[in-house]
Amino acid sequence: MYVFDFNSAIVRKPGKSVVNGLRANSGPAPAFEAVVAEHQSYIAALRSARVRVTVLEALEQFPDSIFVEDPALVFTQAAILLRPGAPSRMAEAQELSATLAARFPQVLRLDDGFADGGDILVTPGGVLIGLSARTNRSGAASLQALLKSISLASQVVQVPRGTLHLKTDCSLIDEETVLATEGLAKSGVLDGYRILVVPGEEQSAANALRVNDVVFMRAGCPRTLDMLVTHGLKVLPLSVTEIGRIDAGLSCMSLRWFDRSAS
Ligand code: CIR
Repeated sequence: MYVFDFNSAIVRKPGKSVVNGLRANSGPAPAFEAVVAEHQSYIAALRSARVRVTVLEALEQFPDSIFVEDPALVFTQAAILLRPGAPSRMAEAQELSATLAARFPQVLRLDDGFADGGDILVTPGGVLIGLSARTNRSGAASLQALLKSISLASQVVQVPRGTLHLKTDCSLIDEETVLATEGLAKSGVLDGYRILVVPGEEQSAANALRVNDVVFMRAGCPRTLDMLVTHGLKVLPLSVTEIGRIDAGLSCMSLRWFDRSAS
């Protein structure tokens, strides 16, 4: 069983308010219909990778709620409701509570500080928790205690300044290999892992997603595609141009886990 073996996922449809999602840049807002199209392709990709997908209804009052990865963390044995670091996203965790309670043997809650799921990289050797503008020391410490209670080791690392989340800059692509931006690779945070550095102008391809035997990666990044294929991976390029306008990528649109009770 690998940490990227999944048979279940939760996604949430984008609301029209997604065009007002948080973003650090001053570029154009995404177009709603185009976000919907990217989201539908993403769901189709999960299904084609043999994942059963629960699609939750849109929440107009939360523009970023399509990014279900941030308010929760899920494992086979438990789900953890987090405390997202952006004030406008804080209550998104509560909105997932009933859905998670119906699907997991236990649901734990972060009770201190802030932590976004985008800052959590699950690896075979343990869980990396990135400190960022969204995840602070008390949130990370509180999360470490919860992870320990479900027998998961963890380590706190620093996310490079100006990077939204740890996984903005990296993804686990096989048991010992991480795809990463040059900046994160040089920071030492990933020491001990084999690192494939994303070529120069394709830094946004670092947020990929391994699902079973396939790696979802950002379309339009031919050098990264070549590198992953040469590494022996099956790769599925997906368009994330529109959600990229609100600082999002491939990992953030789902919560993924292996449900032992699923047939
Ligand atoms: C935000 O700033 O919270 C959203 N606009 C983007 C969240 C992306 N989340 C992720 O990559 N895990």
